[in-house]
Amino acid sequence: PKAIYLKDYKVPAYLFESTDLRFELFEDEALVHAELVITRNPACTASAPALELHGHESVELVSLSLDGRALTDNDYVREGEMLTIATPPERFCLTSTTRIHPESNTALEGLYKSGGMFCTQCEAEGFRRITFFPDRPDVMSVFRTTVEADKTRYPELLSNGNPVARGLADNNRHWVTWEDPFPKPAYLFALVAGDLQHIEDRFVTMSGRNVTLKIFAEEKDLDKLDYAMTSLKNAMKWDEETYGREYDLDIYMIVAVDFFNMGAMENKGLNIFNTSCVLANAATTTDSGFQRVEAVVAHEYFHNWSGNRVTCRDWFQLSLKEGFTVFRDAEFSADMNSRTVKRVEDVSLLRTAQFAEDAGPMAHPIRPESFIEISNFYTLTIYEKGAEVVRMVRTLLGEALFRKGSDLYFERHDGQAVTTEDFILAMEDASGQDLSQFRAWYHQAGTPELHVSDQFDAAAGEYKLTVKQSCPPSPGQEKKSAFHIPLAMGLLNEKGEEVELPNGETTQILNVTEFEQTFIFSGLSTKPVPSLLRGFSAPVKLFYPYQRDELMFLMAHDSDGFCRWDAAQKLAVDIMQALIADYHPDKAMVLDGRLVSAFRSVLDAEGLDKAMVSKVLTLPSEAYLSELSDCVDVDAIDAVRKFVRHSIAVQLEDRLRAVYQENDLDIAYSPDADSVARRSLKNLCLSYLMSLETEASLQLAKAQYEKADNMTDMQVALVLVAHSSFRSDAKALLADFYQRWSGESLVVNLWLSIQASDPNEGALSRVLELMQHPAFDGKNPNKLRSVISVFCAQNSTHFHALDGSGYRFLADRIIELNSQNPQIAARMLTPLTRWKKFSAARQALMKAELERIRESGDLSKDVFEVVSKSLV
Ligand code: HT7
Ligand code: ZN
Repeated sequence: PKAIYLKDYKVPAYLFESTDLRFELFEDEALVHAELVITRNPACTASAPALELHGHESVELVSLSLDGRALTDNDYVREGEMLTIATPPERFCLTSTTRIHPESNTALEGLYKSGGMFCTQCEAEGFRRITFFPDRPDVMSVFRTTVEADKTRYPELLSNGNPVARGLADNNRHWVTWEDPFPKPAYLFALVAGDLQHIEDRFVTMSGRNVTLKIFAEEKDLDKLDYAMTSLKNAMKWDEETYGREYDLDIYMIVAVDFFNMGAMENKGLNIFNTSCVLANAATTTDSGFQRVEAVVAHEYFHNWSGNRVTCRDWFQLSLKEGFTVFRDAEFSADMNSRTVKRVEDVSLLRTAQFAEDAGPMAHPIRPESFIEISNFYTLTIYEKGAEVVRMVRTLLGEALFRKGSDLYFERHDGQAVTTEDFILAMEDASGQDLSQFRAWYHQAGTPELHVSDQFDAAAGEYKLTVKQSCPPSPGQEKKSAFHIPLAMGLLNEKGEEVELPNGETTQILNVTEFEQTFIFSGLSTKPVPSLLRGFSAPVKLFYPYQRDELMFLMAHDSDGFCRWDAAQKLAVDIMQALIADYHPDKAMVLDGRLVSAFRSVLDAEGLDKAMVSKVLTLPSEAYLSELSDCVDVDAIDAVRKFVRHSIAVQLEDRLRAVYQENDLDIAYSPDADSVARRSLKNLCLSYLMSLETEASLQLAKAQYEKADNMTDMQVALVLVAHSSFRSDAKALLADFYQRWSGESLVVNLWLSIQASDPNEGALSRVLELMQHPAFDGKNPNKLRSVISVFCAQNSTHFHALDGSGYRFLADRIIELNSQNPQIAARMLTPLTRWKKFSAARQALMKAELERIRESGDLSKDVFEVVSKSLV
C-alpha cells in the first residue's frame, strides 16, 4: 500500500450540484441507484480534467450512464479504488446502479447490518463502499435519499435532513424520501432502516425555531434514552450561550446501534451511536457510563458547527474538527459537572495514553503530513492533543478574543471545507495576535519537555526561573524548532500564601518561546515555592526538582486545584519510582511515611470536594507509571502498586472505614456531580479496604453488592471480590451477576471486562474460555474490546507473561480480525507496537509476534501501516 501526502492535495476538478440516491434494501443484497448532477469546478485550472470517482472493490457496478447514454467498459477505467471518465462535458448527469452486500459486511464501514437493522458508517472513507462518488470531504453536495425496504422488518426508514415523501410499494415494501438542504461531504451521509422505537422531545432555539428531537433504539432499550435526551438539550443550549451557535434543521435524530467501530458519528441530522455511548439508566449504567453519554452526545451535537457546517478540506485536517470539538465538549462537561475533576481526568488520559502515542512508532503531528490508512489517524493525538492546542489558543488570546475568533471562523467559513491554517488565521485576524511560532504545534510531533530550575537572591529579593525546552525526535522529524508554550504559574510564600505577580494577579502566563529563557520576579523576602503548569496550561512534560516536603506543601496550599492534585501525583510517583528502581521479589519494601500522612490530612480535611479527595487518593495507574519508565518493569510496577495500596490501607484502615460509612447513604441514585463524587470516594475507600483481604472487608463488599440500587456500587463491589483471593466468593458473585444481567448486553460487557482484567492465576485460559461463552460475539467490536483489549491493557502481568503467551494470543486475534474488521484489528494492535519500552526478553517476543503478523498473508492497509511502522 502507498502513502498519501498532504503536499499532493489538488482541488477537485468537478463540483456535485445534487446527489439523488435510491436504496433498495433486501436480505441478500442492496441496490443503490445514484443520479449525480456534475459541473466543472472553475477553481480547477486543468484544461480538460478527468472525472474521478471512488468505489471500493466490493461494489459491483451494475450500470452507468452519462446524460442518458449507457457507458461501456470503453468509456471509463476502473482501477483499484478509482473509476475514471476521461473527458466528460462541462455539466452533465451521471446515473449509476451498484450492488452491495450489507448482510456480509463485517468491516462495519459503508452500509452494514447491526443485528436486525441496516445502518451506515461513512467517515472517513466508507461512502465508497456504497456507490461511486468523490469520497473526499471537500466535495460537498445536497442529498436527496429514498430508502425502500420491507415494511414489517424495517418499519423505520431514516436518512439525513427532513422527510419529504413516503409511500407503499409491492411485496409488503414501503419507502421514505429525505432531503437535506445543507451541502455536505459524503462522509456525513447516513441511512438507518430497522424496527426501532423512539422517545421524542423538542427544543426551541434562541431565534424561536422549534426543533423535533428523536432518539431511536430497540424497544427493550427505550427505558435508557432519557439521559441522552437531557444531555442533548443541555448541549444545544450551551452551544447557543457559549458559542452563539444554533441548530439549523427542523429535526435532530440519534439512533443507537450495537455494532459500531467507534463511539458515535455526527452525520447531518442523523447521528448514529454505539449503544455504549447513548443508553443509560441507574440500574445498568455506571457513573462513568453516564458521563460518557453526556460527553459523546454533546460532542456529536457540537460537530454540527465544528465539522458539518464548517468541515475539513482533506483528512490531514482532521484535528480541525476533532480537536476543536473535543475542546468544546470538555468545556461543556466542565460546566455541567466539576471543572477541576474534568481537567484532572482529561490530563490523566493525555499524560498516560497520548504521551505514550507521541513517543511511539505511530507518533504524528496533529496535522500529519502523510498516511496510508486514514482510519489509523483517529488517535488521541488528533483528538486530545488537538483539543489541548485549541485550549492553548484560548489561553493566549483570553476568553473574549477567542470567542471573537470562533465567531469569525464560523462566519467566514460557513459551508466550506477548510484547513487548520484557516482556523489559526481567523484567531489571528480577530485578536490581532501573532501565532506564527505557535503553528509548530500543528506540524511537529512529540511531547515537548520543560526543564525548570530556579535561583533566589535573598539580598536583591529576586527570584529567577529558568525554563529550557526540548522535544525528542519523532519518526521523520529529527530536529524540532522551539514551541510557543503558555506556561501558567504562581508563587507561594513560606506561609503558603499566593504572591502577587508582575501582572497584578496570582497566576501569570509565561510565554516560553525560546530553547532557554529566564523569568525574573522581584520584591520577594524569602524563596517561594513555584506552582507550575497551572491548569495544565500546555501538553508538555514539566520537570522541576521538587522535594517531597515541597509537594506536600503544594498539596496543602496551592490555590490551583489541578496543581494540588498534581502535587499528590508527583509525590506518589516519586516514592513509587524509587521503590520500582529498587525492587527485588525477595527484598522487603518500606513506604515513605509522608505519603500516608499526606493522604491522612486529605481524608481528615473539612469541606474538600469529595471528587477531588478521591482523585488525590488514587494512586498513579500502572499505565502512567509505565509511560514514565524508560524501560517498563511490569512485575515491579505491579508489586509496588500493590504494596503501597496495602500499606496505606493498613495505616489508614479506621479512617477509610469511617469515610466509607459516612458516604454510604441510603438515598436514591442520581448521576449528578455531588452524588458521583460521594460514590467515588466511598468506593475508593472500599478498594483500599479490600486490599487488606480480610473477612470484614469481603463482607463489606458483598453487602454493598447485595444492597446496591445502581450499577456503580454493584460493579465496584463485584470487581473487588472478583479480583480478590476469595475465589469461591468471586465465582459465586460473577455467576449471580450474569444471571441477573444476561439480557442486558452493555452490562454483560462489564461482566466480560471484569473477568478479562482479573489478575489471578490462569488469566489467559479464562479469557480463552470467555471467548467461547454465548455472551461473546467475535463480530461485535464492543465484545472484542471488553475481552481482548481489556486483557491486554488492564491485565499487564498476564499479557506480558514471560513465556510470550499473552503476545501470541493478541497476534492470533489480529491475524483473524485483519480480514474481518481491519479498523478494529489495527486499533487492537497498539499494545504490541510499544515493544521498545520493555526488557530485551519481552522485546524479542513482542517483535517476533509483530513479524508473524507481517508475514501472515494479505494484510489490510490498516494493519499493514501499524505493523510496518512499528517494526522500523
Ligand atoms: N467523527 C467520528 C469519527 C468516526 C469514525 C472514524 C473512523 C471509523 C469509524 C468511525 N466512527 C465514527 C466520531 C467523532 O469524533 O465524533
Ligand atoms: Zn468528533
